[in-house]
Amino acid sequence: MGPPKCLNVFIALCSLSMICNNCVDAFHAIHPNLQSFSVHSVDTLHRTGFHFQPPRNWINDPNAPMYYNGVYHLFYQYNPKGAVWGNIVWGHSVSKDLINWKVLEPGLYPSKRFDKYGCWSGSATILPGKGPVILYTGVVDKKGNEVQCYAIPENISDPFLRKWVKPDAFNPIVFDDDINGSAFRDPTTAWWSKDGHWRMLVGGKVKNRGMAYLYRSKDFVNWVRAKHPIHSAPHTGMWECPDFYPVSLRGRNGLDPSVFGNNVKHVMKNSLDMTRYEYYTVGTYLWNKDKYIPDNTSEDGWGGLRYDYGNFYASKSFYDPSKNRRILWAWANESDTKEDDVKKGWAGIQAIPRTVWLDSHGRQLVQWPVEELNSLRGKEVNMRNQKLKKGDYVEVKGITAAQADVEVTFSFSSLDKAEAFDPKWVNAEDLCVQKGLKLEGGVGPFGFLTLASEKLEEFTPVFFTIFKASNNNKHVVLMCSDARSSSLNSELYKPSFGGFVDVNLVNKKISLRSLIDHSVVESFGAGGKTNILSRVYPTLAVNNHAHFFVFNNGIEHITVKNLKAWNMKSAIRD
Ligand SMILES: *[C@@H]1O[C@H](CO)[C@@H](O)[C@H](O)[C@H]1NC(C)=O
Ligand SMILES: *[C@@H]1O[C@H](CO)[C@@H](O)[C@H](O)[C@H]1NC(C)=O
Ligand SMILES: *[C@@H]1O[C@H](CO)[C@@H](O)[C@H](O)[C@H]1NC(C)=O
Ligand SMILES: *[C@H]1O[C@@H](CO)[C@H](O)[C@@H](O)[C@@H]1NC(C)=O
Repeated sequence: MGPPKCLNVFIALCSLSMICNNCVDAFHAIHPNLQSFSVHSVDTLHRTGFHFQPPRNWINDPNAPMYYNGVYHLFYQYNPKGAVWGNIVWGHSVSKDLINWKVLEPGLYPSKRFDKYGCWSGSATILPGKGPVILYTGVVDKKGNEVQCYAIPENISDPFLRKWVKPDAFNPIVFDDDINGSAFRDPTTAWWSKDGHWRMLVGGKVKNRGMAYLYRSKDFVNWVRAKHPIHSAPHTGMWECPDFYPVSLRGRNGLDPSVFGNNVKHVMKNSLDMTRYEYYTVGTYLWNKDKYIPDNTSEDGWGGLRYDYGNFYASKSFYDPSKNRRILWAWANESDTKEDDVKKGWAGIQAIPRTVWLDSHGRQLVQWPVEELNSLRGKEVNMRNQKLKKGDYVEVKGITAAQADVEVTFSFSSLDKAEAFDPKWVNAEDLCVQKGLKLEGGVGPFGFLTLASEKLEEFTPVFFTIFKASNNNKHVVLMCSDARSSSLNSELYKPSFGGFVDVNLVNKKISLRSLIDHSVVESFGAGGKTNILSRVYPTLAVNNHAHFFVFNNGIEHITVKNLKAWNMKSAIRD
C-alpha cells in the first residue's frame, strides 16, 4: 500500500498549518521541530498489548465513535508524520468487537477553506434511514478561528465507510460572529426532540465561564443557536469535548440520545482545559426550555465527579444499539517526555472502552470494561481466602504480570480500627500523596502492587484506605493509584492519583479490578464506581520481569476472598 491519497493533499498544507499551530493552539504543547520528525522505528518495550493504539505516531482525542451496519468505527486525532502533536488528521480504525482493529486511511484531513488549518474533534450522529453524519470543528484561518462543519460517507454501501465528503453547499454549518472563534469547538452527537428539531452542543467559554452552546436544526444543515447556553459554570474555563446523553434510572441498558421520559436522567460531561481532567454531573434536561440543571447531589465544576481520576481526557460516548449499551472512549496521554515519545515512535493510547450506566442510587455513573475484552483472557490463576496481616505482601505467581487482567474481592471483619477522617481532607489526590502505601493505617492501605520488580525497586500500587467519618456510622473510602515508585527513570510525570469511592460497606467487602498493560494500569474500584488510569514506564519490571502482589499495611487483617488473574493476549490493531 502506498501512502494514502489524502496525505498528498495534506503535505501541501502542512507548512501553513505549522505556522498556525505556533500561534493559536494553547491546549497542546507545540514542538514545531519535532512534529514532522518522522518515525523510523517503533519501540515496543512499553507499547500496549490490548489498549488501542495505531501502529505508530501521535494520537489524542477519540472522535465520532459509532456502530453502523455491524461495524464499530473509531476515529482519533492523529499526526500521520510523527510522535508529537501536529499535522492533525482523523485517523480511522474499524472493528467488529471493539478490541481487534483494522487501520484504514484517514477519514478526514484539512482540504477545504473551512477546515484548511485543522480538522479537530467531533462526533457522529446516525440519521434514521439515512446513515451517519459527522459534525466536527474546522479551523479556518491562521488565527485559529473555529467553525463547525459536517461530513458524510462518500459511499454508504462501503461496509467500512472509508471515504468521507464535506459538501460545499452548506459547510461550514455553524459559524457565529458573536462567539469568540478561538473558544468554540467539539460538537456533540445530535439528538432529536418532539418539536421536530435536532439539537447539538458546542463547547466554549466567555471570560472564564465555561459553557456549552446549544444549536437547533430541522434539516441538520441550517443550525440556529439557542438564546442561552444549555449550561455554564463560572471559573471553569474552556469546556472541551462536551458530552450530553440520557441514562436510565433502572438497569444498565444504554439509551439512544433522543430518548426522554420519566425514567431518564441526563449526564453532562466536560473536559476542562484548565485542569486537563473531565468532570460530569447527573441532572435534569428541560428540553423545551433548552436547559440542563444538575441535581443537588452533583457538584458542578472542579470539585465534582470525574469519569476517571487519572490520565483520561477528551472522552466521548456513543450508544451501541447492537447490545443496548452506552460505551465510553477516552484518550490517555503519555507521562514521559516528548523526547521519549520521539524515540518510542508513538504517543497516546485509548483507554479500554467502558460500558457506562447510572448507579442504582442515581448519584453517579458506574463504568466497566466492555465484555468483549474477556475474549483476550488466557490462562487463569486463582487465590482464595488468603489472609493479609499488617505488612504482608503475597505474590500472585504464574501470570504474565505485565499484561494481565486481575479481579479481586477483599473482605475484613470489622471497621472499628478505621482511622478518623479529618473533614479538611477534601482533595483525594493530596490525601493519597500524604498517606501513601507505606504509612500504617487502621483499615488499609490494602490492594495491589502492579508492575513490581523482583526486589521492589519499582512498583505501582493501587489500593484502598478506609476512614471513619465524624458523623454517625459513615465511612470514607479512598482509592489511590500511585506512580511515584513506578520507575527508576526520574524524568517522568509520576503522580499519585486518587479519588473517593461512594460505596456501601455493610457487607464488609470491596472489589478491585486492574487492567495491566506494560505502560498502563487502568483500575476499577468497587465495581467501577471510582476509576483511575495511570501511565507508567518501569525499567526493571518489564515483560517477564514484572511481578504482581496483593498487600496490606493496615492493622486490621484483610482477606483476599476471591482473586482471579488472567494472562491477556494481545489484540490485533493493524
Ligand atoms: C460502493 O461500495 C459498494 C460496496 O463496497 C461497491 O460495490 C460499489 O461499487 C461502491 N460504489 C461506488 C460508486 O464506488
Ligand atoms: C478568545 O479566546 C481566546 C482563547 O481562549 C482568548 O485568549 C481571548 O482573550 C478571547 N478573546 C476575547 C475577545 O474574549
Ligand atoms: C435536593 O433535591 C431533592 C429533590 O430532587 C430534594 O428533595 C432535596 O431536599 C434537595 N436537597 C437539598 C440539600 O437541597
Ligand atoms: C498528560 O501529560 C501530563 C504530563 O505531561 C500532563 O500533566 C497532563 O496535563 C496531560 N494531560 C492531558 C489531558 O493533556
